[in-house]
Amino acid sequence: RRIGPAFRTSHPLASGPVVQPAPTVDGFVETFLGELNYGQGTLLSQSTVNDQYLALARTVRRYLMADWLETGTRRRQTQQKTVGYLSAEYLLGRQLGNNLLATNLQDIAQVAMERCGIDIATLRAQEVEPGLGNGGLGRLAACFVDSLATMDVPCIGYGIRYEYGIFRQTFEADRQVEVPDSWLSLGNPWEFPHPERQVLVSFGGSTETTTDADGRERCTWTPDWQVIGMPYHYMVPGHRNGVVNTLRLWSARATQAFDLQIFNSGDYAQAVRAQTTAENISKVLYPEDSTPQGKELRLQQQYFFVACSLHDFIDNTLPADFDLRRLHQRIIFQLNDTHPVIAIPELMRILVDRKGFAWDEAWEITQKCFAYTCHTLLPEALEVWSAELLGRLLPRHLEIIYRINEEFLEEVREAHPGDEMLVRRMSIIAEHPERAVRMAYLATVAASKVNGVAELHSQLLRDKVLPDFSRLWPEKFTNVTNGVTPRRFVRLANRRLSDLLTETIGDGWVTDLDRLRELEPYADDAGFREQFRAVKQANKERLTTLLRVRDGLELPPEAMLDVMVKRLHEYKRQTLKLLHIVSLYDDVVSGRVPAEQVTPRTFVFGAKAAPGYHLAKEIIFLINAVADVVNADPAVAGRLSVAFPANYNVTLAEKLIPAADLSEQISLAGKEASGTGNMKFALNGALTIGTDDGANVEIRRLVGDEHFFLFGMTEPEVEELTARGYTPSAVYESDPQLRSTIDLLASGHFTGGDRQAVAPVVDNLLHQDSFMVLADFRAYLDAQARVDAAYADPDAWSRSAILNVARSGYFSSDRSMRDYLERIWHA
Ligand code: B1N
Repeated sequence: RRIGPAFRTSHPLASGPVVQPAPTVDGFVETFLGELNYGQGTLLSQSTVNDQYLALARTVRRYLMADWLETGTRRRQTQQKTVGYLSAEYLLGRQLGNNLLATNLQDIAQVAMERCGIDIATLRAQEVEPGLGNGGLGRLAACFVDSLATMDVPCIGYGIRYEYGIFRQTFEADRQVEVPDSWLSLGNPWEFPHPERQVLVSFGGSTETTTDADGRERCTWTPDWQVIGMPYHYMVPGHRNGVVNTLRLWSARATQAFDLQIFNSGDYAQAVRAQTTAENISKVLYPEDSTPQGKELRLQQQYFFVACSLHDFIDNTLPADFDLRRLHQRIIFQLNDTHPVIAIPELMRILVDRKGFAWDEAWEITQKCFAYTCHTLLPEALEVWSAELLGRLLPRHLEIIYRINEEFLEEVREAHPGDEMLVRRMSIIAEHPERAVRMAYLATVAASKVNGVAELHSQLLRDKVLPDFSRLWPEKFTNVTNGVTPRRFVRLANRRLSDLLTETIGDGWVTDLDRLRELEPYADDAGFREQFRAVKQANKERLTTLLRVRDGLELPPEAMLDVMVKRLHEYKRQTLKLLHIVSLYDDVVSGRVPAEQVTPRTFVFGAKAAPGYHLAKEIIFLINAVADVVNADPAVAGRLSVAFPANYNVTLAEKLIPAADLSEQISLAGKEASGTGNMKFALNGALTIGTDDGANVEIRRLVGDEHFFLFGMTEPEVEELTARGYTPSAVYESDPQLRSTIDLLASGHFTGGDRQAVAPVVDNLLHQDSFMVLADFRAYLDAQARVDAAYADPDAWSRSAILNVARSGYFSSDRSMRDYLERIWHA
């Protein structure tokens, strides 16, 4: 059967405009009922909530379609430079609300659903969020494509359509249990499969070099297996601007060859298993955030989506006669961390082996087509692939990498004759403990620009991670501080604040977040502060209701809401937060502090641990154990409560962040590349308690010292202490309050007397403490005391909170995109 495009015709109807449904309640109802009847094949009276949700989603889709097709046509015609964002993760969050917002159909849809006797909130709740990412890196990609569409910049987001996204977290006996995220099982109305754009991807086999008639070497790669990449397109609407860009996610399918094998093979079952191998490639998202394991399937995933994406752009998006020497005028591939870095040798392979370019010319083109973003400082997070594995899976790519490395090291030798130590340090190929490819080095050598994700991070990247490279090519290095989309994280998540902002300064802030500055004078307006507090209070009540229904949690709606939500990792120091809670509790139960003197606080945690990260899972257990005891103890009733709702995700973030008073950003200085949750909290009027790390540095500088609770060692102090030798047990011995806190934990008080159960975390703190929790404990408690004092003055607190909002416009991902455009993409 044929799968190519049917025809391109000059028939008069072929280029006619697409008819959009009327943007009225009547038009919406009619379209909705049509979708229910003809799309779902059901009657309103017979329909399930899922039928109704799908019909509603397809209705909204209809309103976007004309703009999507129009944007595509425009992009093909204007031949502008496109951003090809290559990312293994997109943590999109729910689509329905976002797309209703983008199309300005929120109110119409609500009334239309009421007319059909349907509560639209019930339908919204039906949507399973696409959790195709782990945390900040994947969410950043989603924010960036949102901003590019809003700014009408041509962008194709390329990624993987995992059949299972990030696992769903549940707790059993306080321990994390992972449940597969079968997000597609009830149907996905937001995607469009495009079998006519499918791509073949090869793996394995061997290479052969021959010399042709005019003396040129030619390499042929004879792979031994192939899979099909099937693209699914997602709409990425700009904010009310008629632009809809495309996110193209690849799904792996078995090739016809598998069918033939099945047909011809006596061993039918074996042949079908081979098909499973192919389809496994896009089966599941690796749930490790920051500490990837060097698994073969992960490398298959990386090459799979990158090969599909490059092929898609070069062979199916560019005009057939395009001169590839001008490739960089039409595309810049932005590498979201090292996960897509195998795209570099892939482009070289396409240009040299398939398109017949000479090596040097191909290298010149390739260097102009890539830019690399690094998202980490943790050495264990820098991806390294063993040469054995890479050569087995992608033999031609390994050869290409070797040649890139040889020529690069020649350049190093020329610049620094006789310095063989330097050559070994900078080599893309590591020799110990085994021969392996350093993907960050490959990216740095090939990319036109290398950027970190916050000022401090970019500085440390230059000085600590890639110092030799930044000396060789200082101009290659730059910074682009991360940002977040104000559409989802203010306008959609915090409708009450948004309405107040719009009433006060107009609605321009939604696409021009610097306008929030206009709010500054209102910080001194008592009436405005009152309204601002009412918004926060209403958001807290909404959250309280949600957590009651969702998690059976009973929380006092008046207490200070102190929130720490992010992946669970030692460097982020959830244990520091836990020690604070235990010390407050200890103060009261030991009688040192009367309960009435404790500021009422609700502590909220949200965190998933990578399933194989044992210590992280012990920390989750301990937080839950402490929560159980604290929440049940009448001694602190009405004063301290701890909530750890399971399965923190984008959907929950949208409810939690707008309700927060205090944002916990307490990583060890020099470890968190940027953080982006920190920005979302500030924009929603929470104050931050934080270390001098990642983007906290910039947040503090912008909002002002008086409106930020800074504590802890600085990065140079951390370095110094490491050099001196850090002994956590000595800190424990020297601070009576810390001793009492740890002793209470260690006693088994929170685990029904079981000291064994707390030992993994307690022993680690006392004898290892790689991230210096104990060293920063005192400073953290002092800062928390300053928080309590500040919170006691509601007017001063609201003033600070308002100034946080007013001065955080810089953290819009629209600004990040402008920086990328200016400093890196030149698009
Ligand atoms: O990327 C975010 C930053 O704001 C965070 O500080 C940073 O920790 C995060 C391997 C990662 N860095 N590295 C990852 C994710 C998945 C994976 O398999 C590494 N995530 C970050 C956005 O810049």
